[in-house]
Amino acid sequence: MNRAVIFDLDGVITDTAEFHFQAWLQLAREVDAPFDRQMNEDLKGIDRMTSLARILAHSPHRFDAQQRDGLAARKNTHYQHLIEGITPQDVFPGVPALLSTLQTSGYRLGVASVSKNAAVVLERLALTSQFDFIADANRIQNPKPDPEIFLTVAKALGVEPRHCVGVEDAAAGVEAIRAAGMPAIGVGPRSALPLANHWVDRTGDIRINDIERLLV
Ligand code: G16
Ligand code: MG
Repeated sequence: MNRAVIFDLDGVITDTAEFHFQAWLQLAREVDAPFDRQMNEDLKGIDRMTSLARILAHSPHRFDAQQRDGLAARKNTHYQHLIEGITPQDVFPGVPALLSTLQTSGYRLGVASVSKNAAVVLERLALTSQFDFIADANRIQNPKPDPEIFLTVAKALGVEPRHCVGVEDAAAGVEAIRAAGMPAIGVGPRSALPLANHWVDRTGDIRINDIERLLV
């Protein structure tokens, strides 16, 4: 049987979730909106324009559609500046070994990130060739928690959703995996990711046995 593991990128393969937070924090200050790590938890895995709308809801100022596009572009400039220095050393510990073990065991590997910067980040991490398919965020109509991105990757890999395991650090992402009919591994505390089927503190802690148990 064909089997696959589909990984989120930001916060699962590397710490770009922190860079998204730093970039949003900078933008929030520019629009006088309160913003902190707690509020950022609700933005993890959420696409750029939806994230912006949530931040602007707390700003005392009003912005029309054109100004919002400008603000989203500014956040992206802050983010792109932060990811400039990414190198293969920024891959989370244990992740390259996990990917190799899965490949050797016959798993197909995919990336399901809604980030339009995902391809650049994977290139800088020197991981592009490790994956059989990387979702193109520009072609996804419905952001997480909609299952579309995970279903698109499963289809491209030629693997039935029930034979795929999804790996996510965001509540919206775990919801998307489960809605796709796949078991989910949550990277983070059970309290933050209650819909996951298995939890690890770090992606590198995932063992192939955990994955096999989820697929029986
Ligand atoms: C990621 C991040 C989100 C970010 C989104 C869009 O999703 O978790 O915080 O807002 O991408 O990123 P960009 O502005 O680069 O297009 P994922 O799916 O990788 O967790
Ligand atoms: Mg993430």
